[in-house]
Amino acid sequence: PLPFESNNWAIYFSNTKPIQSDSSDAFDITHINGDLHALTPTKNFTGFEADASLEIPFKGTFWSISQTDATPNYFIVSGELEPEIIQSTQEQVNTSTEEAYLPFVAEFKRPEQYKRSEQDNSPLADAEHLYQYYQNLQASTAAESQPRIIPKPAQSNWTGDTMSLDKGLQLPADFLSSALGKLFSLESLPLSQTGLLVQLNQDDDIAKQGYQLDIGDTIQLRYRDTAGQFYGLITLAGLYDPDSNSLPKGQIQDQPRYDFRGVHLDVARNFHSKTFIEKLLDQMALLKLNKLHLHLADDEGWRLEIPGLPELTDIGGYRCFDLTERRCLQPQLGSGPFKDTSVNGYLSVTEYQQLLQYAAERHIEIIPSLDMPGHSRAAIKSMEVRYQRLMAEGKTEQAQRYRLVEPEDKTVYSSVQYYNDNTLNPCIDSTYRFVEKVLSEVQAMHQAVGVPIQRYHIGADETEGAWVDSPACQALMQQQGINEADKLTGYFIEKVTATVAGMGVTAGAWSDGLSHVDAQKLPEQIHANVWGTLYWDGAKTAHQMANTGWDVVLSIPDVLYFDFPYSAHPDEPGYYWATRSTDSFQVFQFMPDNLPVHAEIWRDRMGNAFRVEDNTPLQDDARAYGIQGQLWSETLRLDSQVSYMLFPRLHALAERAWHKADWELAYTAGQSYGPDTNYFDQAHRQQQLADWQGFAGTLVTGYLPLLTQQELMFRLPPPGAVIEHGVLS
Ligand code: NAG
Repeated sequence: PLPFESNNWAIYFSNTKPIQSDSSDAFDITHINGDLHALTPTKNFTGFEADASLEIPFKGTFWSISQTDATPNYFIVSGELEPEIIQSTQEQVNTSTEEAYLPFVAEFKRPEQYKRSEQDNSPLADAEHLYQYYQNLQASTAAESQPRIIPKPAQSNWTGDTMSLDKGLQLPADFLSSALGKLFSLESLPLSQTGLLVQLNQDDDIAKQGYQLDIGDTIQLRYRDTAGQFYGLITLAGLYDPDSNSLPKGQIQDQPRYDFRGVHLDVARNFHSKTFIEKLLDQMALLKLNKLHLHLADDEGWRLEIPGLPELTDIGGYRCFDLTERRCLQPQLGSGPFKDTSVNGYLSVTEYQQLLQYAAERHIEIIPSLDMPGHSRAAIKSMEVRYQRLMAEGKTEQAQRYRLVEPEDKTVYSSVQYYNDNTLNPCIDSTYRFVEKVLSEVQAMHQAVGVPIQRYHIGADETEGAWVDSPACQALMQQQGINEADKLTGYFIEKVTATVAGMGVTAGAWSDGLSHVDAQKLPEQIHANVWGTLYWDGAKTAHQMANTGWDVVLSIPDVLYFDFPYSAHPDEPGYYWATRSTDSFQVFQFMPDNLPVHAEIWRDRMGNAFRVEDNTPLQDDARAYGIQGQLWSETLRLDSQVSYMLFPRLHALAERAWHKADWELAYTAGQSYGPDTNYFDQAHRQQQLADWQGFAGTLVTGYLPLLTQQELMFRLPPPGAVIEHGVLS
């Protein structure tokens, strides 16, 4: 029993948005850092009876309308006693798909919380609609008469006949025995020397990553490079029907729409297991997605072992109740007081290298990212523990070497996630020594297993407010003629991208950071993740950066952030700062080549109309280089929750990243643009809906079972269910 009669206790809890005031003079609520708060009794607290309950209403800024806002693992700490968890919101997503369905058939109980304001028109996906939708989809799968895979090939012609594989098939053995071969049940194919040989022919006339597949009396696969051969075999496996042991006869000519077809996974906020990442890589491969942007460090965690700097992972890989942060980082994001939970952890060098190889075998490039100079709290705190240790050992010089704190910097700021100590100082040498040390270790890890690092993402987002009162920065600004502290982000980017380029590696960064730089001062090749919203400056920034000659990867949050809810139902998990909902249909109907143009009107799901910022026309030879789906993990503690958020939106992403649909060509610039806007004439709208039906049917019959096979959670019923504009999504 805890001594509630004493005033010597506190309840710690996470709340995404800071709490402004509470209504009781018996308690104080203090913001500690980030989302961590403490509720403590004041001298007016006189105790309460055993089993009594007490309500303490408090006011926050905003965001209090969905289950995600009720962060779990409130815990109480009292005197010398071990912390104890006193409240834990039930995790919404369980590990079996059956159970995952349950929250959505449960009665919709909280209509009063659903609308954010009187004007909020977000469509409601209630249980009945979801259920109906699933039933309809299953019934409509017969509608697709042509063989179909995801993503849809550029061109295909089917004869209508099938080829029986009674005599077996000879496929390259390594493909058959791979995890992918097993996923497609190919290992059940009778393999014999007499089986039909898949004839593999290299051909320089085929496009990069492309292939041509002829299935007739023989099977011929022509390709230019090994990626093309791999994708051709994936297609063949996707067409194989194990029930009839046959393949459809026909010809496919295929090549990707974008070179860069990416997924961003944040394992920094909440750690996610290597096993999960491997399953994700399998699914990416079969969807022909080829880049994994792995977000390995942020304020709440450092997830990659760096030889020589053990504190980064010994301290920075864990959150637990230690407000001094000498043993671990403090609790955040509802991680509770204990070290031993799945949100904690990191990848050892060996595990990371195994992932690199696993990805390379599937023609996937891993793009490591250790976000800097903002979002760097885990690094700063871990390296401070190291500093203290070395100082105590009398090793002053070594202690200073990689120290990330300038003690004289008295700047008071609050980052977007409410930290006041999370930004590397771009004006001290030890910052760059640290960056170079980390980068050289990462490069060495890649080299040691023969998977050279090609791209490195420096982060560079969200740095506002820091350095204003840093003496080192004041001196540097004077020396460099920099007039505002914010522009130091540009200075940091220039220096670090030069280091990255010097290693023979392409540097990537988020677009808000890149907007602080003078392009002339950067290496020629820059990879820019554009994350402005479509209704504000996303399209404009994408065009400007593409015109600069950079590799623009569209990471538009209102369509491509998969940490947002599928629908605006309060039981749906996820953040919603850029949109209340993004369902799979919205991703499917995204037209990355047709971003809104000058003065176009964007309509959001709340019925609001925005005039999109004046756009810059794209120069003739400029275009987006790729698209990427983002999964940030602040709200996603379990692997199963991440999986639920990714699938099946990832299938829709793959469809648009690989295949440009005919109906996209019918879009006329200047019309209203938005998540549910009808951009076309009726004929093209019908064409789009038919395409969607075919896609959705293929998803249900061909692709969701592969997720089940790998015990990967997905959203059921798929994909979303909004009965609006005559379309279910
Ligand atoms: C943005 C942050 C990111 C965060 C995400 C959540 C970027 C580039 N930056 O504020 O750290 O996790 O939103 O949706 O997205």
